Amino acid sequence: MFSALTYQLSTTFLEEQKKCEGLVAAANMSKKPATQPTLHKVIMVGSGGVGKSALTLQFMYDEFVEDYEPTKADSYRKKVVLDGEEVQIDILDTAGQEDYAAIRDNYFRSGEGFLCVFSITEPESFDATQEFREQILRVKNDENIPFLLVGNKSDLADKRRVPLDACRERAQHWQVPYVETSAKTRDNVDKAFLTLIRQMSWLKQGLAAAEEPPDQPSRRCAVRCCTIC
Ligand SMILES: Nc1nc2c(ncn2[C@@H]2O[C@H](COP(=O)(O)OP(=O)(O)O)[C@@H](O)[C@H]2O)c(=O)[nH]1
Ligand SMILES: [Mg+2]
Repeated sequence: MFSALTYQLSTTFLEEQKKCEGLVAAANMSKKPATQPTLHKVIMVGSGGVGKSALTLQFMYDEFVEDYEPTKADSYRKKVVLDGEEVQIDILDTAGQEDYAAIRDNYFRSGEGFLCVFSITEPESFDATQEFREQILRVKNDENIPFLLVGNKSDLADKRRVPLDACRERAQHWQVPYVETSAKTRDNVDKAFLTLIRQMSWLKQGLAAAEEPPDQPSRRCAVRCCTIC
């Protein structure tokens, strides 16, 4: 009788302990691991041939790929350290299907930040950035969406056909940073991606919208209105 009671008490205790352990395990599982880096989703947009893939591959793998011609959009993921914090960046390198409005809008909807690329050697590609910007704003319905205007192929300075002033003016008008890059020499490639990721990161932390003391230089403007050449 005594041992039966002891047995019953101890099994009840064990069951309760198991329940508690189960609850703790469930609570731990629902918690986001502290080490999970924030994910930022970047979309590469721009006319064909401006260097979207070359920039992406240079940023991802430190190499210049001369003839990369995917028939569909490709996505890449990389961890980077930004201002001392590890973040994850998801890059969608679009490749022409954007001509189909439904596909294009789906891509744009999934993006949190945009690298809008043209070639400084090709005025038509510069003109096209206007349309990309309009399409993105229409889909995202947010003027403050993280966005960078990128003039690529800066190594071809002798073939330049889009004046620097025009590029700066457009970026200023849009209130976005302007960056000149060369996917060939890697000039400013990291800077372009990191400037955009910084915008995205600050926006997510709510800093972009935060009130700033009037006598302090604006952090928001520092990431949104600069030219990097
Ligand atoms: N000189 C030079 N050529 C580039 C640069 N970026 C891309 N290209 C070349 O331009 C062509 C188109 O590049 P690609 O990345 O495929 O353009 P996408 O269609 O926008 O993805 C390729 O032949 C690349 O080698 C650059 O910064 N400088
Ligand atoms: Mg491409």
